[in-house]
Amino acid sequence: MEIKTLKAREVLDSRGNPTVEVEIELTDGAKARGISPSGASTGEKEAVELRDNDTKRYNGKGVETAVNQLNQEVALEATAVRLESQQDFDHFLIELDGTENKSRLGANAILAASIAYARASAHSKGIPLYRQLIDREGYIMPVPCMNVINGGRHADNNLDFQEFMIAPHNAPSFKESIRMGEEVFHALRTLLKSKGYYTGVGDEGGFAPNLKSNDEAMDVILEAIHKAGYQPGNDISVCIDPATSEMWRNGRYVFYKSDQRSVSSEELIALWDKWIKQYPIVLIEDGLGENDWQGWKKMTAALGSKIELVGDDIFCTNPAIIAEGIKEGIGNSVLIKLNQIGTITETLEAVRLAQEHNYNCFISHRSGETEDTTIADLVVATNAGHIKTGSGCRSERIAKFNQLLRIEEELGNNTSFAGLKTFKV
Ligand code: 2PG
Ligand code: MG
Repeated sequence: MEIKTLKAREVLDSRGNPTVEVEIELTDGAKARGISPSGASTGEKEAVELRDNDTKRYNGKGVETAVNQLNQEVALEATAVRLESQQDFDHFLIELDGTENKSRLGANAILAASIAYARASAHSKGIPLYRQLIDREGYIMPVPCMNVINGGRHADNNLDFQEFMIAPHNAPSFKESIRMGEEVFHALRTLLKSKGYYTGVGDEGGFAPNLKSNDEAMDVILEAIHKAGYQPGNDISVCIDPATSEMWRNGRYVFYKSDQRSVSSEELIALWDKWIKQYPIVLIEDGLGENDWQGWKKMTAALGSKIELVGDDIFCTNPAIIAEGIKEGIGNSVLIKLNQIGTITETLEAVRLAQEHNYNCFISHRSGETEDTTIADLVVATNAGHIKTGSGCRSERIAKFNQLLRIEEELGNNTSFAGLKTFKV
């Protein structure tokens, strides 16, 4: 379907920073929008987010350059080109950009356009977005991995590790699973308050208390699971993203927000091994940093048969890097973030590559999000079985859960809930 108009504008993300929105109208009148998210703990090899760097506006974070290029050059070319599919449109954008890392037009500009086109195409055909992305029999509803305690770059507290998530897997449906998660989230607030801790939330909607240690975050989560009437491990397990690339200094990992001590890769692997024995952990994302491939190999050999080891910064949703990682035996799962690579087509390619090699895919939001719910449809389309899209509050996170509730209702008996078996345990 041909593009009739393409219009971009600068809108805001959940941190109050500018981001790119694109609206596309097809020649048959179908119309839709897409908005790009934005990360804080970004991988070095991510596609480039184009910012104005004009310190007179939004501390340099404006996206007017990206928006102007979309409204002029891209709109002009896009309405002139013949398009048969999403692949056609995405490859048109990639070629027009002409760089390795999408730095000329910006991955934030390209992704917003790619999403808008996917949504408009779905409208044009009168089908849901997940079916537009991948048309298959038998969609699986994901386990929501809810980030109930925030640390690292996502909160102004003393926790070195970025994300402590609960995975309510012992449920008959997504609807029941999200209820269990929310009940634990509320129990955790009461518990933190009773212990005299601050109950304000971080960027992803999880609590951001100043705890005595990273271990205490695990302990209060387990206590909250009990308090809500569930059994840790049986009903609800724990996933973590310590985002260790942020801790990396000269070949060692520094606990940069607490006591400043530093440890080697081997010592960090030993800590994870201890935690796996002590707590019901089913998944560790970025257990080591993006520049520590040797460490990752050791970690995979030591822990890869016990739990899911997800690569985020190390893979950057980039099919070429994922292929290299698979060859080298790095991890057993890939974090999937649309804006790390910049188009729907390349994201689906990354998923296909991972799944073909028996790697899991963990679909993810960014810490800077919006009302755009594309990842909810993406996790269903790919049957990836688990998603992280924040905690039990903040509308930019809840918007994805609400979309998943709608999708589950629409699929009715034609879907099943992923449950514990979705994890590499
Ligand atoms: C991560 C993400 C999302 P950010 O590290 O996995 O939770 O954070 O978007 O800041 O990179
Ligand atoms: Mg991560």
